[in-house]
Amino acid sequence: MTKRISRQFGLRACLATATVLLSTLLPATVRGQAVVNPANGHLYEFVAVPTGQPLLSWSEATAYATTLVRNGLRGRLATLESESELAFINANFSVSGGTACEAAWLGASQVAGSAEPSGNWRWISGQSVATFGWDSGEPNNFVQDNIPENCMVGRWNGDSTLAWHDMTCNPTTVDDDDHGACLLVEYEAVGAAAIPTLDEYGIVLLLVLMAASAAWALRRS
Ligand SMILES: [Ca+2]
Ligand SMILES: [Ca+2]
Repeated sequence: MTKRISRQFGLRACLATATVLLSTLLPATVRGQAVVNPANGHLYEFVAVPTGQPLLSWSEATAYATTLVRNGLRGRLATLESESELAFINANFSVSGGTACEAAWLGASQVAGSAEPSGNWRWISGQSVATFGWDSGEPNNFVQDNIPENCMVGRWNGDSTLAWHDMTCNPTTVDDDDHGACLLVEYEAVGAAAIPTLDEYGIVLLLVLMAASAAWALRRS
């Protein structure tokens, strides 16, 4: 009887540990409607951080996006590298169209030490950022408290047109643009040899813990 109680306690303790670890790996977010772009087969989706949750820095958003999988496609921060791709977003999403994201992280940043405000902006794909998508007056590297603007968000203008803005990479409070509270995720097919996502690492970790707990329980019986 003592061994059985011990075995059950061990299994429950391992499962509880795995659940806690998984919850720390995967931030709670609200996912919107995904729309496929027929030009490239990619899915696009706005993902929001719920009110009260810590904001995501650009680096955190970049890492988090790669943990997302939808319809078998792998996520990453969106890279709107052509005028037609930006036009697709504007034709299919708006602030009033089901997302609360007035501004969302995009997959571009400025290389540190570059000429301000427009020098050496790069998409996470490695491609240079062209000039067509910047909003009027942007990028402007609007420095407050000695903090430069070196990361890109897509910001809505009058609920109808999304344009690029340079913003601080580590927002600490939600401003009226929801800066740091949303990200635009782009999903695409990846090869079978792709690195597992954090979702998948979490599942593997859970399986390892369950196997370890079973082995431990068997040894105790
Ligand atoms: Ca800058
Ligand atoms: Ca700016």
